[in-house]
Amino acid sequence: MKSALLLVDIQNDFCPGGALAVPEGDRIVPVINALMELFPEVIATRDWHPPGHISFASRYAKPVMATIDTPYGPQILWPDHCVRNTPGADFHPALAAALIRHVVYKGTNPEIDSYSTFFDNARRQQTDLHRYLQASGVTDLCLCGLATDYCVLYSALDALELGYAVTVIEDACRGVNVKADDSEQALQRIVAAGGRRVMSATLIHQWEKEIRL
Ligand code: VGL
Ligand code: ZN
Repeated sequence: MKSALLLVDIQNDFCPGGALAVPEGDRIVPVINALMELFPEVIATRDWHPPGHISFASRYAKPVMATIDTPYGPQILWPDHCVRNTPGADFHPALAAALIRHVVYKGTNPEIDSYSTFFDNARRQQTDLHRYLQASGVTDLCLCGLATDYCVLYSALDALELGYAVTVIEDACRGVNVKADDSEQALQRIVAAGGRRVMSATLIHQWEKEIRL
């Protein structure tokens, strides 16, 4: 058994002041910095869109949060966010980024969005995450980051389907909550699919017990 901590999209545009700010998105950063030291492997994802991405409302005469039909199904339209090589796509400045061993880029295809950090929403292309985890011998994935109801949710569901043991660290995630209980629903879907939800204090407590043995 080997665990990895997966930091999902802890980028400026998903934090207060950013283009697609998740409420309290920045509050998870100190929690995550403390968690990173517990894991032998820390991987981070970055939403990394080209300008004019299919998910950007600015590409159409449509409001943000409207839905369009695409060949891969309905697509919610977002404000322009996480445009590759812009400050909005950088990690939050307080994140202990030096502890990250591998970075996965997603949403890079101009015509296909990608909530999961394993597969794009059309399930056509795979990132290098699964290969990297297999090569590193990782069997257990602990997820945290932004946003609970999109990238954390779909990454967790794909990880379960790929056979990983999945834990979501609740207080190290925040959601967009287009509907007020979307994040709670997301956590319940992850548990229904075989994942586990924990608080960071529980993980830290377990870790302390184990090194004392
Ligand atoms: C995300 C909406 C659009 C996320 C990314 O990281 O959860 N949400 N792009
Ligand atoms: Zn995006």
